[in-house]
Amino acid sequence: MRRLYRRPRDRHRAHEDNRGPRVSGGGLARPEQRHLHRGRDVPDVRRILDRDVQQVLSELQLQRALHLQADTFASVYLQNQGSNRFAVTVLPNLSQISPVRGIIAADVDGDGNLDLVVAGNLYDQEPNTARADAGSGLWLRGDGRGRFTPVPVALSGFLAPRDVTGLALVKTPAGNAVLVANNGDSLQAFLVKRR
Ligand SMILES: [Ca+2]
Repeated sequence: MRRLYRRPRDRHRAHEDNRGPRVSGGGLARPEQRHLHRGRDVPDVRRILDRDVQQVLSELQLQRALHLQADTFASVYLQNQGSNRFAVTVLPNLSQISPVRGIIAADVDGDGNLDLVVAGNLYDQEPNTARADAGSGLWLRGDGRGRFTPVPVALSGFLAPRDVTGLALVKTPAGNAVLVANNGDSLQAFLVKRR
């Protein structure tokens, strides 16, 4: 589990991770260290290494801080089981190599089971953070029981390796088509053909 505390006005942040309630100053990316260094109450980032968040921020600061918490960064499939309960299934590893920024749930191959078409990258990062550009788009064939199997691009013909920001399924006179929105680049269109 990862947590982020932030005071938006002065960008004074502290992080925790699942190794315990320690400030991971030594492991923070440079922009995070810079933000900590600029904090009014933390003059030197080296002085907060291996300290608890509670030792870096006062109780009042923690109360006022924006507190974000994530249980997972994985892209997952949620199945509604009723009574406000959802089953969580992590999508295959090939779906995790880049942020999924567009997803289509449709029966692509006409076998009666819903499939997923996913794509996404993220080029706009902080200067010291490498861009996320490993995604090339993926068709995940569903088995109707909540499991999805990646289909290689050589078989699917779906290749969306740019700075993808969204997907849409549209009807055309020639059949359904997957549209791929690429940031700062041209639109891609893939006609869905059932064999
Ligand atoms: Ca299908």
